[in-house]
Amino acid sequence: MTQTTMTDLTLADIGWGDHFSDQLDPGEALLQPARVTEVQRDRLRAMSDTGLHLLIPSEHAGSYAVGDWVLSDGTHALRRLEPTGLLTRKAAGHVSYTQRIAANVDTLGIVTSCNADFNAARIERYLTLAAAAGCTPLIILTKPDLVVEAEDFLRQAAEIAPDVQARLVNSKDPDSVAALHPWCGAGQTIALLGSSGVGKTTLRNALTGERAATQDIREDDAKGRHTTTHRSLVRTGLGGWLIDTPGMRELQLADMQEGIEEVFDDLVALANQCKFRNCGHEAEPGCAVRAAIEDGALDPARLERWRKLEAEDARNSESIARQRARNKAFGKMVKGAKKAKAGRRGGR
Ligand SMILES: Nc1nc2c(ncn2[C@@H]2O[C@H](COP(=O)(O)OP(=O)(O)O)[C@@H](O)[C@H]2O)c(=O)[nH]1
Ligand SMILES: [Mg+2]
Repeated sequence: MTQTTMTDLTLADIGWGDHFSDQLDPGEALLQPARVTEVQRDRLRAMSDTGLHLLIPSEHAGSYAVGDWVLSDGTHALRRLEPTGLLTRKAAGHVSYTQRIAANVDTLGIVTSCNADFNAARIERYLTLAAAAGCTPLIILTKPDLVVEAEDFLRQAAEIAPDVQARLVNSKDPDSVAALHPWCGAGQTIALLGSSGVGKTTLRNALTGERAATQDIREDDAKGRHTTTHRSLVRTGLGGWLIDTPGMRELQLADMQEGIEEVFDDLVALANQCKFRNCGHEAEPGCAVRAAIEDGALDPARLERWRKLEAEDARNSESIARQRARNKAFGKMVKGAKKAKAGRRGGR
């Protein structure tokens, strides 16, 4: 629709590749691929090799996420292409559907600060999200300058996820932020997720050279106020792309059974050694999980966190499945009613 600014970027610069061009039908050759930089209530902001666009979505705006590739006729987003690395969650509140957070994400930057915010359960939750999305997790430990033993947080991160890269980063110090450059280069997309006040926007500013509003934190409880109101896709100084998100108070998982198994593969391996296939790891004989706890090889708190996450995922997955079934039944009923009406009309 309104083309506001020209860019001198190619589609490849914006993240286009074979995964997307392979999805094009011959009839779509004249359509313009564009990448969504912001999802507004009834408009999409998008970027292409011809500039910035404001597009009318052809579906409900919630069907799109920042980072998605769409095909446009210049005015409408006609079709959304299947993404790679799609971050989702169960929508917040008493509703049962999956919400798209960000699409075509290569790296999920799990941002947590070296203070009261550091929380193993939260990190595991984000690791599950990354595993389910198929993107690479990266643990970013901010505010190392505010604690005495910052290295201790690196050790704690390694205990939770020995195979995941973790970095201590002072978001306010450009030299320190350079530790993130390997994930921010040309063609790469990194999304920053984490509680409000941990330093996501400060990192974004350091990596993009922008001056987006950050917030000052209340010293007493390490909790911040929300300053970033929209998820948006912005270009890093190294030619990559970064998605900043407002802190999410509620990140409920759904349909992430495989992601949970990947993050807790140590527990899955132990459970497979239990005598009983349906072992509850309570007091059953031959329980390998309990044995590992008794040996000191497994932290019982990790078992608890695994159980909680599994229960949450099962509960949410079930309520979403039930809602889908209800929607389908309702759709059938409407269709049937329309058909009956058409039949009556035809019979006159
Ligand atoms: N000392 C210190 N302060 C930081 C660091 N990162 C962020 N801050 C401060 O923490 C506050 C919240 O940062 P902000 O980027 O708005 O957090 P966001 O809510 O995650 O986007 C601001 O006052 C930042 O200046 C850091 O590594 N060290
Ligand atoms: Mg922010």
